[in-house]
Amino acid sequence: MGRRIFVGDIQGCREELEALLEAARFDPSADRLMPLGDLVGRGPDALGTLRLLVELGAEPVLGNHDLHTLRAAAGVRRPRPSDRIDGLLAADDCDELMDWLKAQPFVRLEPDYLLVHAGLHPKWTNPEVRLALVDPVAEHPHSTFATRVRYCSPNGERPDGDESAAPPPPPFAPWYTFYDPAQHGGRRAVFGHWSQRGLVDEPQALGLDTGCVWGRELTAWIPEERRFVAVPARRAHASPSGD
Ligand SMILES: [Mn+2]
Repeated sequence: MGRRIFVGDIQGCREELEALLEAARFDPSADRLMPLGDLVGRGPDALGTLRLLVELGAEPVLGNHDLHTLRAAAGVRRPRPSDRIDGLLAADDCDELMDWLKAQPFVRLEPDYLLVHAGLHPKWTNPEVRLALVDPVAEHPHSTFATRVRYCSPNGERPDGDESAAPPPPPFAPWYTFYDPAQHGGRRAVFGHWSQRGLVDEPQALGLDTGCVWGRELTAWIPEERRFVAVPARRAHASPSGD
């Protein structure tokens, strides 16, 4: 029987992705590869990572670094050297890869899980519908929230300033403390984006960004087997930050 492989933030770490697929004994003819966004950005091989994900028929959600990459390719944002996407943007197949990336959603619904890169606004119902028509190349508050939130208030306000220095005081709390699966068809939320927090394994939510690009681990959850699979980073590919 086919399995789903939910994978945390890959960020251009193609070698670690290959090692993870090997460790999980991924079968592209039967299994589904479902990355939680930030497929590229800061890591060493953005181009090879995207080519591999297309080849394997991956079903990702979009992350903030993916949006930045699409905007850089469209010429509306300037890539930074730390993005490490110059090779991707210069590749012969860049347009094809960007068309594939642009077609990916912000939210995916499975019967039992809801996939989103960063998180959901506490007041959103049917987030997949709300975000379905949002253009990833243009700035939009809903896509910004879904790809960047860490802390928010019960009303969905985000704190000002740097959340990585110290947690913001109440009423702010990790967004998933306000997530109620009963409001979303009983689905458990799966997300990435929060490497500083690391693995989150709460009854209502699962966070899989374990900081591969920062030299920690690339982690997957296989719901059909109820197990995590993780591989160590080959090295620290970038210097620490909260992204
Ligand atoms: Mn992110």
